Amino acid sequence: MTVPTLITVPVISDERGTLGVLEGDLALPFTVRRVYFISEVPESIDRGAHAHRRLEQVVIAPTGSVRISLDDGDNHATFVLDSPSKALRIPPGYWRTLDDFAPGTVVVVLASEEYDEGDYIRDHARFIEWTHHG
Ligand code: T46
Repeated sequence: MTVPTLITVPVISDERGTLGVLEGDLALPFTVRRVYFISEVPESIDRGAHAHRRLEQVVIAPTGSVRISLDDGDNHATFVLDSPSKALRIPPGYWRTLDDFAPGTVVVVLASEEYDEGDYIRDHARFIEWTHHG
């Protein structure tokens, strides 16, 4: 079973700034079919609060900082993406919450599927039911 994993992203820094690279099967464990990004999140706002049935994602915050909490119905884990060198692989079946956004944070998400609202479980009670009975 795949579990959430922090991936170390090589970052090349020089006087011109930084350049991070996601490549290969570890950083990109699926064919990327969609990229979206989240920015300009106001202070004290949470995002997420849903799970995906099939979608797999790799999340990075190349600028700023965000906390991502993951729950599979039994186990809970929290990750802080606060560096371009950190990426988080989120397998299907995890309830996720994004909060504690630092001002100016940009979150970039690589996704295994095109957008499909039918893949979301946005009700937590339904999610718990799904984890036990599908
Ligand atoms: C996730 C977290 C990390 C689209 O039309 N296309 C898209 O590709 C996406 C991702 C969203 N949308 C629409 C659906 C909503 O009307 O954009 C609106 C905001 O989406 P949502 O409320 O789902 O945004 P977040 O930040 O709560 O969640 C997003 C992703 O939806 C989700 O898959 O894991 O970021």
